[in-house]
Parts: sequence; structure tokens; C-alpha cells
Amino acid sequence: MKPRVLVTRKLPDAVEARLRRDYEAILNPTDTLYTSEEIIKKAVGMAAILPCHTEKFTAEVIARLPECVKIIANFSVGYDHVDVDAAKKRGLIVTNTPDVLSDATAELTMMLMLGAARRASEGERLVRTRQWKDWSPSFMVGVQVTGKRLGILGFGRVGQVVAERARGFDMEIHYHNRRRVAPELEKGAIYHATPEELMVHCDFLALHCVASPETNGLLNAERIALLPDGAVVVNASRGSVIDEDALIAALRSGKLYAAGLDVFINEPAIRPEFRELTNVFLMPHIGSATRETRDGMGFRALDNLDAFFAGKAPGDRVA
Ligand code: 8YV
Repeated sequence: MKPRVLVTRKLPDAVEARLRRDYEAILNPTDTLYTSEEIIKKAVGMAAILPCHTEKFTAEVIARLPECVKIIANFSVGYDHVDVDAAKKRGLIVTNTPDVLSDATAELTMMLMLGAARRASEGERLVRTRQWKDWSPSFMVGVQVTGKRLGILGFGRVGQVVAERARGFDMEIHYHNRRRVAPELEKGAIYHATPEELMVHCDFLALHCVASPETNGLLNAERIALLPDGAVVVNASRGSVIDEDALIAALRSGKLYAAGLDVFINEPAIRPEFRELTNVFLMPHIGSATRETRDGMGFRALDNLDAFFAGKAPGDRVA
């Protein structure tokens, strides 16, 4: 008998085809967003759940999942939506989908840097609303990305690909990471032992750390104050790593030249100030949203399920 898998969102066709072939998959063709109560109910009789970051597995939800659920195979690299300690205590296996989305997320990060620095939101709005009237030497002047110093906070898989792409813009790479990485991965990037030491070297700061209680509000008012005046901040990791009050204040005061944001503390109900500020380039959490990557994420989640149901250790186990 094929294992029963609850799939919480509509996944790419090729992923769903493989799901149907190898599992008794309960799909969500209308892509309805389920509440925790609905997930708990739908999980009855399931051996596995394949969720996205839109479904929250708090300790309470995990405690109420039926005993038959043995594995949560996430369709995401980030797993801050799952209480991994609660999962571990219950013996529930949790996996994620690393690597396959590093290129797409790094692309989006470059877009955020370019969009913020070159005032993409303002420019696009001018053209679309027919308010583009003229050209002058001072019209829509932004700041240049090429040759600037880029600080990367969190030098894991995505951070390292961002460094690689940024080298194409002749950027000087600085980074902070919990552990210094090997020289062959640094490729000349300059390591700073603390976030504070990194800050002073960042014309551009890109956040690529894992969301956790330790990184909550990591970019706060004190650390923003250490950035050079006129720095640009971009975030394609998780909203929680930035103190949004501090960020908004720095964007208003001009301490920061601009920000490029793909993630927010409250999604999609973001702080209204972000919509009003002209010096923010906003995206709706689409870091991994390419056809190639979404297929890759689904296949990776399925590889983890396949391994588990074959009695092997899933490659991407996080709990
Ligand atoms: C996904 C992401 O869109 O993988 C992640 O952690 O943030 C995004 O790539 C989303 O999480 C899918 O569940």
C-alpha cells in the first residue's frame, strides 16, 4: 500500500505527478490556505505531511497531530514555521529543501540590491502612471552597485551564491557567520567575527541568516547605526531578522539610502509604512519563485519522503 501524504498547497505539475505515482496523495487543487484546525483534521490517517512555510506547526499543533503522522517534509529551506524541539520530543521527523533554491534566492537578492539602489519602484511607477515627463541629468539618480562593499550576514548556501553573483559586479565581499567558512568557500571574502564588526564595512548589507530566536531582530537600531551613512539593506531570508521599527526609522531619516525587501514580519499584511516609503523596493516573498526551483524544491521534498519510506535516513533531516 502506498503511504498517505497530505499536501497542503498546490504544487508544480511535475511534482504532483510524482506524488500521485508514488503515494496516495491528498492534494489541494484549489490551493486553499488551511487553518491549523483543518490540518489537524486532514492529517487523520496520513503518514506524512508535505507543507509550505504558510502552515504553522507550533508545539500545540504538533501535540494534536494524529500519531500516524511520522514525517513533515517541508517544501521550503526555512523551517521556522515548525517547532523543531516539539517535533523532536515527539519523534516526528522534519526535513527541508536546501541547495535547490540558492540560485533563485541569490538572483532575487541581486534584484533587490539593484532595485533598491537604482530606484526601480519609483521608476516603474513613473512610467506606468504616465508621470514620466522629462529627462534631466538629475532625474532618478540612484547609487551604483558596482565596486561597492557588500556585507553578507549569514554565509551559508544562499549567502555564498550571493557572494559569487556580486563578484560579477566587482563588489568587495565581507561576511559574518556563526562559524568562519573554509578558504575555498570564502574565495577572498573578508570574515568579521561579530555582526557589529561587519556593519561598518557594508555599503550594501544582505541578510541570509536562519530565522531563530537568536536571530530575531538581529538588524536592530544599534547595528543599523553602525552601518555607513547611506547604506542599502536587502532581505530575502525572513522578516523576523530585522527590527522593522528600526528599519523604518532609518529609511525615514536617510541613515539608510534604501532597502530591498522580499520578506516581512507579517506576510502579507506588511507594515503600511513600507508601502508609503519611496526608498523601499518591495517584493512578495518570491525568492524561490522560479519554475526550475519550485520543481527542484518539490523533488527534494519527495526525495526526503522516498528515503524515509524506504527505511533510510532522509538527506535533509532537521529534526
Ligand atoms: C518558499 C522560502 O517560497 O524556502 C523557503 O524558506 O522562504 C521560500 O523559498 C516558501 O518557504 C515555500 O514554503
